[in-house]
Order: sequence, then C-alpha cells, then structure tokens
Amino acid sequence: MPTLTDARALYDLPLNTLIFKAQQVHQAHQDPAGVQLCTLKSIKTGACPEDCAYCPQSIHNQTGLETEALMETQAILADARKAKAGGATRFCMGAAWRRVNDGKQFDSVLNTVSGVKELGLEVCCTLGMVSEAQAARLKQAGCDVYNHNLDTSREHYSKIITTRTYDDRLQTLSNVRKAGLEVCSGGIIGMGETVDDRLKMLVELAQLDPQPDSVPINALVAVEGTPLAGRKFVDTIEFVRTVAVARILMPKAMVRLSAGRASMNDETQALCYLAGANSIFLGEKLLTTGNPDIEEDMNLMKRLGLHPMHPDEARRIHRGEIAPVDAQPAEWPSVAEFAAANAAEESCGTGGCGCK
Ligand code: SAM
Ligand code: DTB
Ligand code: SF4
Repeated sequence: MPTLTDARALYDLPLNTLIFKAQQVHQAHQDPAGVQLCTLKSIKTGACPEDCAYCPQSIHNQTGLETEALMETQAILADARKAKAGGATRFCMGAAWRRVNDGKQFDSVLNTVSGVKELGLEVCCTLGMVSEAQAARLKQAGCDVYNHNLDTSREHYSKIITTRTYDDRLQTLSNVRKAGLEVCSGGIIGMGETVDDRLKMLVELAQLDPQPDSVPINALVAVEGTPLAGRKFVDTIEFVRTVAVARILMPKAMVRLSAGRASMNDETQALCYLAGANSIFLGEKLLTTGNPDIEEDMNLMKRLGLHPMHPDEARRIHRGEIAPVDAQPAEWPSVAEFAAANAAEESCGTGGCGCK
C-alpha cells in the first residue's frame, strides 16, 4: 500500500528521474503510444443543489450558465454518433445531480445508456451519488464505467464542498465497484490545496482495492462567479509531477488529462503524456467549458507519434493477455471522414432528436 511518504519521495525527485520512473511503469503496463479518446456530454446542465466551489453548475454559484433539463435520448444519441465519427471510443454522460433518483428520469438515462452502447461505444456515466442497486441497473443497461471524483484530499475537501462528505464519495465508489462497473475517480489540481493534499488524494485512490480503472486529473478551470474565480492556473510543472505520481502509484489505470487542457500549450501536454497520461477528452466542449479543437488534438498526437487506443486492447494488456508493445492501434479518422460524419449528422433521420 503506497503511503504519503512514498508519494512525496517520488514527487520531489528531479523531474528527469520522476519522468523516467513514470515511463518505466507506463511502458510495462500500458500501450506505450496509445491514447484513449473519450467524449463528454452534459445531458442535464446546471441548477445542481451541491455547493462544489469549483463548479459552474452549482446553484450556489452565480455563473450565468443556462440550465437545461435532462436531454431526450435521441438527441444524446445524435451526439454520441458524432463523437464516434470523430474518433472517440468512450462516451461519458454527465448530469448536474446531487444523486440519482429512481423514476422517469433515471429510466430515460438507462434507455440512453443502452442506445449509446448499441452504437459500439464504451459508456461512462457521472450522475452524482448512486446506490448499489442503481449502479446495478446502469450496468445491466450497458454502462461500463461510473465517474465520481474524490476531487481533493480528505483534509482540503471541507473547504471546497460542504453539502456531502468525503465518505459519501467513497461509499458511491464502493457501490459502483460492487455492481461490477469500472471505477473512474480522480480530482482537481489548483484549488489552493498543498502538494501534500494532492498526494493524499492520489494515495487514497491508490489504496482502493481494486484501484480505479481510470483517474481523471483536472486542472481547475477557474470560472467567473464561482468562489474559485480568479485563481491562478496551476503551475504546469507541478501538474506534470502530479500526473507522473498518479501513473506510478496506479500502473494499470488510464490517467486522463481532463479539464484545463484548453489553457495548456502543446509542450505542457507533451510533458503530461511523457509523465504517463494516456487518455483525454476529445471534442470542443467538456461539460460547460471549452476544450481544444479536435484537429488540434489530432495534430499534436500525430506529431508525438501517439495513436488512439482501442479499449479492448487496453483491457487485454491489463489482464496480461498481450504485451503492451503488441497492442493494435485503432485507426485515426481522417479529418475528411470526421467532417463528412458531422455533415451527415445534421440530419440523422430519426426525427424528434433536435438535429436539423
Ligand atoms: N454531478 C456529478 C458529480 O459531481 O459527480 C457529475 C459531474 S461533475 C461536473 C464531475 C467532475 O468535474 C467534478 O467532480 C470535478 O472533478 C470536475 N469539475 C467540475 N468543474 C470543474 C472545473 N471548473 N475545473 C476542473 N474540474 C471541474
Ligand atoms: C472529470 O473528472 N472531469 C470531467 C468528467 N470527469 C465528468 C468534467 C470536467 C468538467 C469541467 C468543467 C465544465 O466543463 O463544466
Ligand atoms: Fe453538482 Fe457535480 Fe457540479 Fe458538484 S461537481 S455542483 S455535484 S454538477
């Protein structure tokens, strides 16, 4: 079991040595050049009763965000098709809910999950707290993964959120795992926490048994109207060090470079890939804030010699069935294919889905 002392010793290494160690772990446990491409969709936006200080969707924060009710299944499926045509293999749906409530809305989400799964995409949901029974229904509907972040250390947590506890979060992760879903859990860097807070969060995640399957590392997007507005963007070298420690402590996890990429230059992102990040959100929007253009991302990955990772290949590596270097890369969609797919989506032919 890794401890804070172990994590701190890694974090404080000369950057070259830290990255070397992260690469050793990465090359042994992951497709060395593979990047998992996920797309995010906000399926219910804003008016969330939780008071997360970073979040533009909290009802406690005056961010001017337009709220949107839960989207219809067909409209979400149209976006999922676009994501697939753009090269994404995982579609992650987020709802600004405190928790999942049984009833019509959850039934609609379950129906959507099945539809997205039928498109041949991996399905991830992030809907707030969830019971084991609800997680089991998601699994049965075709959901593969559930995202619920620890966000920060136990100690720093109460400065960021007061409407639910750290143990509530851990309980949801346990419910998700028991229902047989993959666990996606990470946090945010740059909310005024200390380096030890960041490392405590990583150690907490690394001590979960089994460890999370994916670990999103977000850089705070300081949104106007939130209590964290005006906060300086995290020091990028500190961010890279955090990514490297995550990679070393959780060798088999997908380490996802999540929010904040729009404020990172190519070189910072390249350092993150070197430090062991192997997953990104692809597409011009995260949930409510911006993300780099798809073409920009594709160009950077091509310049770095990286390729899209097929999720089944990644799982086979993790199960020890194939060596990391033997993974078969998924095809890049060409920019022309991507444009054609998007044009076709303008009329998906299903009717009533909101497309033109
Ligand atoms: N309501 C659900 C929940 O809290 O689990 C799902 C959506 S919530 C927006 C998912 C995650 O997005 C949060 O846990 C947080 O880590 C991240 N996030 C939200 N706002 C962010 C921001 N301004 N900057 C960076 N990450 C953010
Ligand atoms: C995660 O850790 N990051 C994503 C995903 N999980 C759901 C969300 C980032 C949201 C950034 C702020 C926004 O766009 O609203
Ligand atoms: Fe609500 Fe999730 Fe935002 Fe917190 S992070 S305010 S729970 S949408």
